[in-house]
Amino acid sequence: MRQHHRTLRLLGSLLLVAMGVSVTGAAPAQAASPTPLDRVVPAPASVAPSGSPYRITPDTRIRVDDSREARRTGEYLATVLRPSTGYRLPVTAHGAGGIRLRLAEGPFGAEGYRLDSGRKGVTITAAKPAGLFHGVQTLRQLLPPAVEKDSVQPGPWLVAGGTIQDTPRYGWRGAMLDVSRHFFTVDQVKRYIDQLALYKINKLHLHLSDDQGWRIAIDSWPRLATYGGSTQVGGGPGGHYTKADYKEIVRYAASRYLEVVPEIDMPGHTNAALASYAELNCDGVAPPLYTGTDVGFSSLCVGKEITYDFVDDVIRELAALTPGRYLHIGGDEAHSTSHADYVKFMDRVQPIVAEYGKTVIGWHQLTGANPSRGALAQYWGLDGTSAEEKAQVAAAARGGTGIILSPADRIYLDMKYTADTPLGLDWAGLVEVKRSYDWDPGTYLPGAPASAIRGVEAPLWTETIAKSADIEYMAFPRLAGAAELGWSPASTHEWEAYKVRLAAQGPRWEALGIGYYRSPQVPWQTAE
Ligand code: NGO
Repeated sequence: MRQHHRTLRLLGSLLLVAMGVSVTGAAPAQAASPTPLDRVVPAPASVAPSGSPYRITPDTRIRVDDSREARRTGEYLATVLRPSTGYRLPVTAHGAGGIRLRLAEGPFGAEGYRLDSGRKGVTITAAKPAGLFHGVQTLRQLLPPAVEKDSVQPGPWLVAGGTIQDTPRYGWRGAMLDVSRHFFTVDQVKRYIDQLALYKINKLHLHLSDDQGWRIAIDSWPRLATYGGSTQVGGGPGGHYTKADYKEIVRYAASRYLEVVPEIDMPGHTNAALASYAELNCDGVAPPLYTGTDVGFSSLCVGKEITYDFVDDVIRELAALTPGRYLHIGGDEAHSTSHADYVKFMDRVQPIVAEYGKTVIGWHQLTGANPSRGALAQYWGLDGTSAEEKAQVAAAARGGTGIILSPADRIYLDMKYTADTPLGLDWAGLVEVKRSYDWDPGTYLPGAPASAIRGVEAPLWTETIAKSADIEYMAFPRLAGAAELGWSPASTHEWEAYKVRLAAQGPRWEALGIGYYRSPQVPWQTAE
C-alpha cells in the first residue's frame, strides 16, 4: 500500500515536471519564455529587446576570433554550458551563427561589451578581452538557472532577442577577503573568485596579515609564515600561502579578469609579525601569538631602523609576486602608535611601495598622514563617523587622493543582517539587503568630488567566518548589490526593480550550491 502511494506520487511528480511545473512549488521547472534582457545583476547600462530569441541546440558552436584571450573566454563559457546542456559546444574559429565572441573597435572601453541576440545567434562584441568575459557573465544570467548545474538538464536554452550595451560606472569593483583571522585555502579562494566573476567584480583584495596570522611566505623573514601563520582566531591551525600558492591565486584571478590587491596591514595589526621576530619590538621582546578578536593593541616599532628593513623586504618580495598595480599597506586602527609616529612611518613606507613599482592604497586613516601622489584611500566609515573625519577624507579627495568606498554600515559583508544572524559582527549596525544596496557612491561622501570616487569594495572580515559556506551566507545576497553599485549607471539604481532582479538570482545560487541568506525583503522565486 505504501509502495503504491510512493509510485503514485512519483508518477504525479513526473507529470508535473513534464508539464514544466516544479515539484516543490508553483514556479516552472524550466521557463518556456526566455529571461528578459534586463533581468541581470548588475543592471546593464542599456537594454533594447527585439526580435526572436536564440536557442542553444546540440549543433551550437562557440565561435571565437583567432586570439588567445577570446579562445580562453570561449572555453570558459563552454565549461559553464556543457555539463547542464549535455551539448558538445565546440570552440572554433569557423562556421556561422551560434555564440560568437568578437574583439573589435567600438565604444566599449576597457571592460564594456555589446550583446546582440536573435534567431540566428548571439554575438558578444568588446574592444578588450575583459569586456568579452563580462559579456559572457551576462549571457549566463540570460539562460535559465539550471544552466549552472553540473548534470544534464532538460532545457530549452533560450536567450531573449535584442541588444545590451554595457560599460561599468567605476573601474574599481572590489571584494576583500580577510584570510588572516581565519585562513582560507587556495581552492576556497578560487571558489569565491568564481562567485565574484559572476557579478563582474574586478579586484580581489586579500588581507594577508593581521594580529592573528601572517599568511604569505616571505623568504627573507621565513618565521612570519611558519610561526606567525601557525594559528588563527579561536586557536585553529591557521596556515599560509607559499609563493607558488599565491601565484596560483593571482593566475586564477587573472583568468577571471580580477586583479589581486595584496594587503600587509601596518603599523598596527602586526602582532603575528611581532611575535615571529623579537627584534621588531621596541623592547626586543616577542609577544605571544594572538587568537582573540581585539584590535588596536599592536604596533611596529617606528623608531627602529630594522622596521624599515623588514618593510622593504616584505614589500619587495610581495611586489615581485604581484602583477597588479596596487599594494595595500593597511594603516587602520593604529591605536598603539602615536600620531607623530604614524605620520613618520607612512612618510617612510609609501616611497618603498613606489620604489617597487606599486601604487599605495591605505584604509582612510592614511588621509590623516600625507598620502603620496596617486595613492588611494579606502573609506570604511559609517553614518555615525564624525563630520571631522569625513571632512578629512573629503579634503584628501579634493587634493587628488582617489577614494574606494567600503562604508561599514553598507557593504561590510561581515555585518549581521539582523540580530538573529548566526555569524558576523554588529559594531557598525545590522545591515539588511536593502540598506546595503540603497545608497549612491557618487554622492555618498559630502565634499568629495564625484571624480575622486574610483569605485566600491565589499570587505569580508573573518573573525566569525571559518568556511566557504560562511563566506557565502554573508556575501549572498549583499555582494550582488555591491557589484551593482560599482557597475551600473546611477540612473538604473532603484530598490523596487532591483529586488525583483535579485530574487531571480536565488535559483541560480541554489544551482551553484551557494547557501544564501533568504532576506524577507526580497521576493525570492520558488526553488526549481
Ligand atoms: C574594522 C577593522 C578590522 C576588523 C573589521 C571588522 C577595518 C578597516 N579595521 O575594519 O580589523 O576586522 O572592522 O568588521
